[in-house]
Amino acid sequence: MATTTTTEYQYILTQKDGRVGIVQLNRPDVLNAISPDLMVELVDALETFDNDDTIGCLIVTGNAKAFAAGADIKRMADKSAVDMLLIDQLARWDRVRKLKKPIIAAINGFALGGGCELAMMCDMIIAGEGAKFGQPEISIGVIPGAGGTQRLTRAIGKARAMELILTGRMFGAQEAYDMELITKVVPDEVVLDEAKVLAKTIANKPGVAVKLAKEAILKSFDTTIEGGLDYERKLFYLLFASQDQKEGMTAFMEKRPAEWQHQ
Ligand code: DAK
Repeated sequence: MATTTTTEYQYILTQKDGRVGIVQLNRPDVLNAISPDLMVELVDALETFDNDDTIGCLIVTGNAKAFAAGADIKRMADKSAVDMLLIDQLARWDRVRKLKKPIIAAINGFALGGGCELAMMCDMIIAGEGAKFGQPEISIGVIPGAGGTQRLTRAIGKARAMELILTGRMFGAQEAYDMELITKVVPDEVVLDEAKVLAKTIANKPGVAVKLAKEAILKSFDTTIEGGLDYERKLFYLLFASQDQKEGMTAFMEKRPAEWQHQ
């Protein structure tokens, strides 16, 4: 299917490739440092794809040198605590978490601070061999502020998260993979292609089931096993109200490929 590119934003580029929506951070001069303006555009683009029935999976990516080297330090340096509180960037970052369709982070180069946190807010991470992750905030006098202490710890455990966050040490893609932080390590030059293959596979599965599977998996992070199992069962039953459940099971019995309506 055709690839279409739009250029309505200043700090990001967006593209549709079949049923995949791609957002590329685009402030190359500052290693894609995430300014508030960039974040406004990023959230707007992701929500637009999330609400677009022709899209089934999202990708967030950067360029060869950086996914994102963190929040824009130059825009934060002179702020007071009250400024930070009133700007309330967290509310905007939180909207990424609320997206219903799966998001893949496709990472080359630096994914530091807020860049690493943005990647961890995504549902899957594909990284090139040369990618560099880290939470270096400690070295500029702060701590992670967009979920790093929580998501990194849940992903890799307390002892390793402590070491990484308290030292600010950068770590490579293979180490990230070995610690189960990321989905896959691939050669640098095929990162986006690999992310697209994965995204297209997911985007061509029945869309309602994909959304509910994502919702159920994320629920496991903030519930008991009992509560999570109950939640999962209700979503499972709910899927019997979807056209795609009828089609999927009928197609299986008729030994033919299913034709998904994503409804
Ligand atoms: N902010 C602003 N500019 C940045 C930047 C950043 N995070 N990272 C790099 N740049 C700029 C550099 O200043 C430089 O600009 P010019 O000097 O040319 O004008 C340009 O990008 C190229 O960078 P370098 O010359 O430094 O390039 P190198 O290859 O030598 O070094 C580096 C690459 C990634 C090791 C280095 O640039 C670096 O250490 N960057 C800073 C990494 C960092 O500390 N990141 C964490 C920032 S704090 C929150 C949401 C988010 C956050 C917090 C709260 N809420 C919603 C509450 C997140 C906070 C952070 O991310």
